[in-house]
Amino acid sequence: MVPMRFPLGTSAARMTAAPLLLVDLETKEGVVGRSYLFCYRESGARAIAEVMKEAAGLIDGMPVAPAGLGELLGRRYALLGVTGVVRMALAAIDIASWDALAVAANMPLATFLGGSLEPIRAYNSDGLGMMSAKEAADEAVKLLEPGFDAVKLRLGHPNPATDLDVTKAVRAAIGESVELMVDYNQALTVPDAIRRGLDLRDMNIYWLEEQIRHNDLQGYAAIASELTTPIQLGENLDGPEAVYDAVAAKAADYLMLDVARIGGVSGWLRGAAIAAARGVPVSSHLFPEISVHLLAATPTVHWLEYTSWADSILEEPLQISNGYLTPPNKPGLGLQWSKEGIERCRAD
Ligand code: SMN
Ligand code: MG
Repeated sequence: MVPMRFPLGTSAARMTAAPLLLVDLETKEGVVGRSYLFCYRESGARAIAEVMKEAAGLIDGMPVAPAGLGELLGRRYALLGVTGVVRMALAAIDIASWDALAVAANMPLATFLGGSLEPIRAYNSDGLGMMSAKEAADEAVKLLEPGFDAVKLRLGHPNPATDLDVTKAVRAAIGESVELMVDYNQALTVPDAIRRGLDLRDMNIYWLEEQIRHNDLQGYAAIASELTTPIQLGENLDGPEAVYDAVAAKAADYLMLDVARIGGVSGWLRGAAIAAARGVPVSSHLFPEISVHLLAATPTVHWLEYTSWADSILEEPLQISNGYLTPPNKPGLGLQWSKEGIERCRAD
């Protein structure tokens, strides 16, 4: 349970600590592949760990071939359902497998996947949860300090007028040249989303994210047809098949992939290929240390979502330079756990 520098209140839940689950995949040759998951709730971390322990037993001794391992485990869990907790457990194994392959090849995962170590534009997504106009304005300014020129504000207050007041205060505090994204975390209905989108039309909002239930694709298409501000969704797309459905329904202008829900590195590559086939810009959701490598190999790369949540359990946290992040030039993902950080935050 890693304390967050900026607690995050969304329209769904308020978080003050990040429940992280760390994975080491050891091969018999002595190569270690690593991954981590952000599990939303402590109970989520425990449930995912339980599934992961069993899944690891099912592949013990097999070659590190993520495509085949994914097929096998997908079949074993087909009756329970490869979604939510199971999806995340299998994704963590997939990510650690790809990390092991890239480590063995002595290449950063980004270049192993065919990308390059170019800087990727990032927005600061630490904090800026649901709070008063004054608090949000002050926090937004603090979030620009590491050199960012883009931040994301969580909205979906019960009263639409509060959404407007908070957005105005944040815009006034950060100025016109900073990009401002807003995220409703599925709080609204279609008519409400259209109304609130129109309320913000003069605020130069970069995207409106997840206004309604994440899988109401027709609803999103209806909202998109009424608004000129781009629509963003995707953190809840469950596997690459869901990317296909979202693209086919023209549900959103932009898509963001979550490496855990999309099915690890293997799922990301497939999802990114589907988005690229229709030229849809792809951003990341959380996991900046992993996503930075995947975006580097994504044809329609857009924005990286930055949070500092994993910093305290890493020997070398990501470095931000003028609002950009570059995949580290180290083997694999470049994740090295900080023993001292883990001891401090361990939840037994
Ligand atoms: C979000 C939701 C839940 C946990 C972390 C972040 C949010 C986002 O939807 O897009 O950052
Ligand atoms: Mg979101």
